[in-house]
Amino acid sequence: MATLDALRMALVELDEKRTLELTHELLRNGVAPASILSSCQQALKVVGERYERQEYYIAGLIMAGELFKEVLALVQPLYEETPRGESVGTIVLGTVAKDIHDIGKNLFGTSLKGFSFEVVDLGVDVSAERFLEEVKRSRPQVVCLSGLIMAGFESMKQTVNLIRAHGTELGYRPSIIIGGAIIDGRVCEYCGADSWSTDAMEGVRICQKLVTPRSG
Ligand code: B12
Repeated sequence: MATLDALRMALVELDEKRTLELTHELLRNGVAPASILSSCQQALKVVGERYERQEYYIAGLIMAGELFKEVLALVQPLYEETPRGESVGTIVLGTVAKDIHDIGKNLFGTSLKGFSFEVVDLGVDVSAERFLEEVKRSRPQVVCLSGLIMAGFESMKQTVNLIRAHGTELGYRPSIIIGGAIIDGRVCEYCGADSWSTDAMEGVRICQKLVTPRSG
């Protein structure tokens, strides 16, 4: 029987055929696309742990990433069905310098768009200077930095510092939030960001709060 657990296992075992069969079956059974993606995210975490223990090599990471993208291609059209209204705010998003992981960033960007945010996605390996340039151009309420490797923490810190150093020139203080699999409160504190998350939907909720004008 197709269950989210079975899907998670198939992806952890890098079994392409079974992963795709189970995804199709779960969708046919009416399982929510967000639940499918969440299970796949958990599976990739396990793949990462196996890589750390040297049970998988780099090929395993590559394969897992490709499998996730295949699942996403099946699920995303449904995931994106959320009606979009007038823009509720502008977000500048990118994966920080030295880091090329983009699956989570793209998923988070899609989620933001689904909740009517205008998203300027700068791609991967984005320098602090490029982020600043885009903040000056599109004047977002929130800057979202994605990063999955430790080498990226320094890039995040530099990006936050550069944007903050130009506060007077910008004439306002955009909120800066960070996210990605290995981010936590300590990384957030180290980088000087305003908030953090390892979950796309929680990230959307944080952005919603940040763009909502406080009454009183
Ligand atoms: C797939 C993968 C790869 C693929 C990436 C393909 C791609 N196009 O992205 C490839 C093979 C390229 C890769 C390369 C490497 N990887 Co890699 N990779 C992974 C893996 C297995 C999955 C990542 C992923 O896509 N997860 C699924 C997505 C959906 O989850 P997510 O990214 O966390 O995103 C979610 C949330 O975090 C959130 N989110 C994401 N961004 C943001 C931003 C904001 C602001 C917010 C609010 C939310 C948010 O939304 C998403 C949905 O909920 C992780 C393991 C893990 N724990 O995740 C290792 C992992 C990140 N990789 C790791 C490593 C070491 C590497 C390499 C250095 C390996 C090497 N020796 O070359 C290189 C680095 C290359 C570089 N310079 O960036 C380590 C990093 C460890 C560390 N402490 O630094 C990890 C953690 C594996 C491990 N446990 O060892 N990798």
